[in-house]
Amino acid sequence: MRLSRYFLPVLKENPAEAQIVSHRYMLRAGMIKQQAAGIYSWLPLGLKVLRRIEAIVNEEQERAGHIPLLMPTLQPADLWRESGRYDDYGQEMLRIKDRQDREMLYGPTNEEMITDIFRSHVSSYKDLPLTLYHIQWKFRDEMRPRFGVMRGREFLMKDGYNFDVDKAAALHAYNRHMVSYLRTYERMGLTAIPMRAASGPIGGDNTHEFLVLAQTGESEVFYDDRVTSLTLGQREIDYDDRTQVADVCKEFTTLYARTDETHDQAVFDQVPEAHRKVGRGIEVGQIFYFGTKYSDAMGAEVTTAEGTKVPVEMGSHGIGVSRLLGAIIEASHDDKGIIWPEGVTPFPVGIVNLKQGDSAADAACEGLYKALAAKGLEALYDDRDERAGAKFATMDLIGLPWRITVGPRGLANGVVELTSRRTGVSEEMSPESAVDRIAQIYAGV
Ligand code: 5CA
Repeated sequence: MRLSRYFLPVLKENPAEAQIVSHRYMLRAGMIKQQAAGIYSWLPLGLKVLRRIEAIVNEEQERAGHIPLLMPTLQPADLWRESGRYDDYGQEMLRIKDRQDREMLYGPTNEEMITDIFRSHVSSYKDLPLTLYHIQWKFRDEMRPRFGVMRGREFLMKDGYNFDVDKAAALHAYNRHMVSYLRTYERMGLTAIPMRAASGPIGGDNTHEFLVLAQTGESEVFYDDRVTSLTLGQREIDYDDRTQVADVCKEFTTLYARTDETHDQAVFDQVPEAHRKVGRGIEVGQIFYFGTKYSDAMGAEVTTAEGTKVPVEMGSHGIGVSRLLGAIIEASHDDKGIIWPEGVTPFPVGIVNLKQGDSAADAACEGLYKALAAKGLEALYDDRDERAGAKFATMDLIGLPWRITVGPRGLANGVVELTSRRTGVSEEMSPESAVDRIAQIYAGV
């Protein structure tokens, strides 16, 4: 993408309404625009990151054997009357009437609808296990929408629902989600710690939240700091292997890590003092096992191998897709702007032409741009007629992890400069080497 033709409405001033750094940088970098409290347009740069996050979520869900579908944002109230949640949900639910006076709602979550789909089509244990998920906009009329996309009213969520014949199989689905979530967050450059949580309006007694540590997080967290060094890394996971998956969950949930809702000071006191930490965290996901809460209420039954009919065992599992942009920025920025991890960056690399109009510099930039494209890497080429300082400031603000700087002086010696946004370290090399290096970096992402 050539910056001269892109739509990147960067703000020079700090927007007064933004209280936390991620909100400030998302507005300044021209990623989002507020349309009403907690409701945003996604401008091109923001949309690119949102799509990258969705792609990672999809890949890891499909790797775990979960199947995508798409349910609507609007739902009939009657479904929610069946589960009893139409009245329970309270004012967070946006209720709407259509022209026929039928009661509808903008879905805050989809347990009822997915249970309805299941009961319409599945009746035998032979069709299980089954996990269906979608990535869809939700609406919750939050009392205090704030911090930009972090606590929105309209927000994008991945929500998945497992259907299993018995509790052991449903707990395996729970564990599978935990492991696939760990891998999802790691690919986004995040350390997200599973913490025992409270279930709220979703129900059930087995639930974990995933928290990214950040000063600006809304939850207070208590943890043994050795959890922060656990990583899944590149290990092979066989998602059908119940023991292997359960062992990974055990590894990640044995050390103390809880939110204020479930915190137990007496247990926490047993953590060695040097490792006992209290901090704040951003909740980027939550998984629930709730058994037959919805299937009982809505009559979703399956026939077992023995020929009896039982309500299907279920759980639901959510990732805050749009919230993740805020969480990633909170975890990865400096005073100049965002520092995108390679896994989610809107463009893998930026090209800065120090002297637009200089024929050698222009030709070298064009060459780099095309060579990168040939390797499947879309560069953001700053081809505007601007001062170098302004170009660097824009690149630093929008946070592309790598920058190639091209100027007549370097070109006279056959080199361009490759700079890491994270370390600030620059290296001179031939344009060909810069392309190879970028390709190598992204080959592993
Ligand atoms: N049905 C379950 C699991 S699918 C459910 O709704 N879970 S949830 O309420 O915990 O939401 C899942 C994730 O969505 C949360 O962990 C959080 O990351 C994100 N989320 C929840 N509310 C908001 C909000 N107002 N703004 C942005 N993200 C939100």
